[in-house]
Amino acid sequence: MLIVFGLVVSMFLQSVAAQKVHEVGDSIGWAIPPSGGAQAYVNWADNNKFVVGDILFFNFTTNAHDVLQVPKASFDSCRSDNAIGSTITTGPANVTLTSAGEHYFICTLGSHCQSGQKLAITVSGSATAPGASPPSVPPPPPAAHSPPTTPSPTSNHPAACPPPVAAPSPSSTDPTVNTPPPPPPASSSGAVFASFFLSSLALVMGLFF
Ligand SMILES: *[C@@H]1O[C@H](CO)[C@@H](O)[C@H](O)[C@H]1NC(C)=O
Ligand SMILES: *[C@@H]1O[C@H](CO)[C@@H](O)[C@H](O)[C@H]1NC(C)=O
Ligand SMILES: [Cu+2]
Repeated sequence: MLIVFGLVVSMFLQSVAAQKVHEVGDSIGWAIPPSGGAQAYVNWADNNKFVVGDILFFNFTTNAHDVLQVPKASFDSCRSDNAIGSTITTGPANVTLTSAGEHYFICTLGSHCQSGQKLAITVSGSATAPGASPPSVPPPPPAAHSPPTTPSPTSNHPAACPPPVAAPSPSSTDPTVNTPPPPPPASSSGAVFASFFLSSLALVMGLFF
């Protein structure tokens, strides 16, 4: 139970920490591709997987380039019509991907866009979105601490029954020394300590009575 809970928590933390920063163009940065034209950013986008919450890192020098998100028609024609948001003129710049779907970015300076400084990406909604294949989580192996199918001999045998694991003292079956209720499942080591403590207590009590 505790192990399953820990797995769920760690998976949740991993999914939160999965926000990825994509350095646009890798070594090219955000510039006119030295070769290949727009294909350079097509290739780069193909090699990346974008999820809502990820960040695009546009590495460019202020005044050398800029970033503007536009709809597809404007992207295709390298125009700023119907821009989404305002032009990012200060570089480098981070753009957080806040929605799923197609996203188009161009540089508005000179003829940079016509020369290939344009980026189209597809952002998927989340790791569980259709089409996205989340990493398969194998079922956890049988845990060593999983509760046994048979009742634990130290926790819930009737008081009339002598403890199967006999304490050294023969008088430990004194009826006033009842088997304590199972300790709260704080941790397995705590449980072990508690049962050790309680059986020691039973032994001491048995010596006195
Ligand atoms: C940004 O680009 C410059 C110039 O190409 C480069 O020196 C620098 O390392 C890049 N920064 C990052 C964070 O990649
Ligand atoms: C962009 O994000 C990265 C990673 O979060 C960070 O290291 C960098 O400083 C940010 N740069 C800018 C210009 O915000
Ligand atoms: Cu430019």
